[in-house]
Amino acid sequence: MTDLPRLIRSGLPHSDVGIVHVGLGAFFRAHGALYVAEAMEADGGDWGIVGVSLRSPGIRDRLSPQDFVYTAVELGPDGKHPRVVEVVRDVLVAPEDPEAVLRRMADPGVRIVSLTVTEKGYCHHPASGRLNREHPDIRHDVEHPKAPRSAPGFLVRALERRCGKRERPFTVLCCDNLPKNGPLVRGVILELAEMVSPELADWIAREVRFPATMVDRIVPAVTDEDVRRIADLTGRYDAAPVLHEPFRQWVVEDDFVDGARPTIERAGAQIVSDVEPFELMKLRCLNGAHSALAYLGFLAGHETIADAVADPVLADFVQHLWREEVIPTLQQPEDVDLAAYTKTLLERFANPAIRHRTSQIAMDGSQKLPQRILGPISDNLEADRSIDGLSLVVAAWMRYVGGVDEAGGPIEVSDPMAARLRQALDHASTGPAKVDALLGIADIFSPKLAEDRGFRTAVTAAYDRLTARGARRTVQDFAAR
Ligand code: CS2
Repeated sequence: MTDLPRLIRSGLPHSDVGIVHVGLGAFFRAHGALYVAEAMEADGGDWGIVGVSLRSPGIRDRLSPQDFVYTAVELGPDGKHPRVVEVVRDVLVAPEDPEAVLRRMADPGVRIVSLTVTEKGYCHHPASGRLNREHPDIRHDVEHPKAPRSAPGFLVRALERRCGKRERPFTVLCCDNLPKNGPLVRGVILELAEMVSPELADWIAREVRFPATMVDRIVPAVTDEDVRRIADLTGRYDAAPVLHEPFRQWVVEDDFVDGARPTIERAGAQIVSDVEPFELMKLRCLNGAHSALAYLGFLAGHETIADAVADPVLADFVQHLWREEVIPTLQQPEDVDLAAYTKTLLERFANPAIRHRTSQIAMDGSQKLPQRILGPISDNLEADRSIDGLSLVVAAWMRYVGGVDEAGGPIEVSDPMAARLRQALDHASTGPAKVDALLGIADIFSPKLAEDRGFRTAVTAAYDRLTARGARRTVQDFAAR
């Protein structure tokens, strides 16, 4: 493989940067970056992207020798389709040089700072959406104006520089799977700015725009084996390729500072005035089902989502969830048929070429459960509808974070709240006590939900059944109720 030619760029300019993207992981490179690249192919414009890594230098080190060009490989039913993407101009590694990141964001040529830093990257309380002022990175960022660590810290300090120089601000474009992601990030940024300077907070509230977005494309993690296979496929060695399904969707609220944005609608993005119905549909139908299949599927011994939905017991269960407990909570977005939408989801999940691991989706459950599973539960309780299926998913998450699989082997629980979850569980000996202890974590479960008798009973009963019968048989029994 090493004697293969390495991927290099074809000589586009480096001087057309209009976007700084924080969190240049596989998802953005297989989604937003492609829309921007296609918009520039269609209409030109200065929208080259500088990526920022908030932690490790890994992606910079892999992309830099190939001049930030990479291969995106579509995994479709008719085979693999690679394409070369030339839209990233540089990658900055924040811990190595935070000043370089601030300088770049403060450059008036940058009109958009977009983010995919995952749910936990916003340093907020998942249950309320408010900034976690006690978060160690937030405390650090209030004290260190020149060397922030968190995404909100960089945004606030870069906006502070623009405000100080009386320049126009940039648009903050959140591309993470959070409910009302634009307003949520706006709230977090304003709270942090308020801690820094009330005048700055006023200016941000007045001048900065935070359009909400719904992003969708299934992008499994790339393994070393994938890298080898892609090199064989293309005849060129790429140290940082991405894999993705054929489907993609980007719904964006048309609310940018001075209207400045790439013409992503030319690449099929939907520019709308209200994203919320799309966002709720996607978070609850796709991501909710993903989490359900991740916890129940993992416990039932399925390695990937495709394996999980190939099991009729689990496939029937997610369809039941959608029909009875999720779709009734949604407002139908314009021109969308929700039953058809979920039918397509099942087909996307079943794509055997996508090896999307249940353990990958199971990560960070404390940050994902509120919008994916608990939101619909609260809505159903309010409207007197069933919550049994969704409560089983909550119980499966509880079993998963217990750290022991059904064969008695260890589960590696990756979650920013792992220590708190562990502590809660270690102090409880019986099943109901463990459920109680976890429901007591107010950062995940709002007090109103945690105190609901019907919810507590449903989760406790499901937890006991999972413990006694295992995940697969519990889901089977559920269908036979
Ligand atoms: C997944 C998402 O990892 C997860 O939690 O549910 O990454 C999902 O694949 C994307 O949101 C699809 O658009």
